[in-house]
Amino acid sequence: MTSILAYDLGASSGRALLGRLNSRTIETEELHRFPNNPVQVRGRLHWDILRLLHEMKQALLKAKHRGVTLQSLAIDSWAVDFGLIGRSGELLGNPYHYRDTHTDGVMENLSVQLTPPYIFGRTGIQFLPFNTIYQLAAMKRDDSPLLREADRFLMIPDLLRYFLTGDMYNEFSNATTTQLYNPLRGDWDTDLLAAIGIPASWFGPVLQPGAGAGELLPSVCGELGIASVPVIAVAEHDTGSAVAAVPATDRSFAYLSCGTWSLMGTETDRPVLSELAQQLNFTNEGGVGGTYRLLKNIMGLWILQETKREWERGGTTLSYPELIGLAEQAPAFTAWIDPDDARFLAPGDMTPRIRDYCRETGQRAPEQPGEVVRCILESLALKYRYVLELTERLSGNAFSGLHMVGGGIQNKLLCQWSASAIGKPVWAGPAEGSAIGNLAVQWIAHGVFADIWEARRVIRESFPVEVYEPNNREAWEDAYGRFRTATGLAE
Ligand code: LFR
Repeated sequence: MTSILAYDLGASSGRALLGRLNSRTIETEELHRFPNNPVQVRGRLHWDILRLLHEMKQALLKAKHRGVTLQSLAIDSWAVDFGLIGRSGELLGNPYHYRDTHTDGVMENLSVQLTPPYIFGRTGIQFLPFNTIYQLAAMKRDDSPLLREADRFLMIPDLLRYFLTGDMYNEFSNATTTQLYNPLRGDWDTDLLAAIGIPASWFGPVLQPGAGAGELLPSVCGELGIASVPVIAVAEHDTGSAVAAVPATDRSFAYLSCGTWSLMGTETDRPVLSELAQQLNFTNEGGVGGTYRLLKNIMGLWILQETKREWERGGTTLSYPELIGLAEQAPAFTAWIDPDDARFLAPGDMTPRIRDYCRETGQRAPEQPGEVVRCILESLALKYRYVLELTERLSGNAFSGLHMVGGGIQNKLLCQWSASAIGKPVWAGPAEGSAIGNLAVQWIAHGVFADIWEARRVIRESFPVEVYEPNNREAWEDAYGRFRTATGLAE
C-alpha cells in the first residue's frame, strides 16, 4: 500500500496524515496526533522542538507497523519562528515561541531606522510584532550568545527537515513570513539583514514548494528500522498549505483559514505593494506555484483557547461543545472586543483583559462564561466582516461568499455567525486544510496533479463542504455598525 505523509504542526497540536489516491478521490487517514505544548523557562517561552521530532518519528513507526510504504513526506508548520545552527551543525538553544515577550517594543523602535514604507516596499509583509526580523533584532539588542555562534538560520519546518535529512534548505512560503525576504528580487533582502546586523551567509538557497528536499538520513532509518523516504518541500507555512487546499472554483476567491489564528484574504499572482496595502497592514505571503496570499492576520480562536485554559487553571473544565452551547444561550449583541487589540496577543488570563476592554470602550463587561464566549465569537464574526470588506477594497473584487478551512470550522456556531455577519454564504471545508494542501503539493511534485487548480478540483470532489447561509440579517447589520463604533474601527 503506497501512501504519502503530511506532517502538519499547529501552535497547539500536530498531526501526521496519510494520503492515498483512490482513482481520482483523495483518502486521508490520521496516523498520529500529538499536543504541541510550549514550555516556559526562566520567564521565556520556547517550543519543545525535540519532542516534536520525537512525535514525527512515532508517526514513521506507526506507518511501518501498518505496512505502509511511503512514497514521500513533507512538513508544514506555523511561521516566523526559527532555530539557529552552529558551525558544527548543532541546533543552538530551543527556538523561541513567537508569543515570547522579548520582541515587545522592537517593531516600534526599529521603525525609526527602517520606516514601514521601506520595509513593506521590500518585503510586502504585514507588521506583526513577532515577525522574524523583530525576533532577530531582539536577540541582537540582548547580545544573545546564540548570534555569535550561529552559522545557519532555519525556519521550524526547515529545521525538522534538516534533522530528518541532514540537508539545510530554506523553503519559500515560510521564508517570506520573516519580513526579510524580497519577493521582487526573489531572494533574501541583504539590505534589511545588514541593517539589523545579521549576516546574509546564514540564509541558504530558497526552495519552491514542490521541490525535492533530500531523503531520510541513514541514522534515522536505522533508528526506526525503516527504508529511506524522499522528503519534499511543500508550502511549509501552514497557512500556505491551507490556502492551497481551498476547494474554490472561481479564480478570485476569499478564504478564512480558521485555527488558533484566523487568516483572511485572497490569492493573487503577484505581491500587492501599494500604499493602501501597507496602510491597511495586509501581507503578501508566498504560496504555491508563484501565488501570493494577500491577507490579514486576525487573532482567531486563540482568545477562546486561552480563556478555556484560564478557566481550567481555576478548576472549571468545560469542553468546546459546552462553551459553545453556553454562548448560544447568552444574550445576543451586548458587548464586543477588537480581537486584534495588542493586549490579547500574549498568553495568560483573557477574561480580565476582555472585561477591561469592554469597560474602557463604554460597554457592559461580560461576566458569565456564556457571555464571555459569546462576546469572543460575535467579535470574531464581526471582525471577519470588516476584514472581508478591506480585502474586497484592496483587491478590487466582490466575493460571492467565503471559503472557511481549518479545524475552526468544527465550531458550527462560528461558521453560522460568520455567514450572518458577512451577509454571504460560508462554504466550510476541509477541516484538515493544511495537511491536505501539504499532500496536494506532494502529488504535484510527483506529477499526479498538473497544478494547484487540478488539486483543488480533486479536493472539492473528495471532501464535503458545508454551506451556511446568512440569517437574522437586520440584527447583524445593526450589530456591525455598533461593533465598529465600540471598537473604533474606521470606515
Ligand atoms: C497560522 C500561522 C499564521 C502566522 C502565525 C504565526 O498557524 O502560521 O499564518 O502568522 O501562525 O506563525
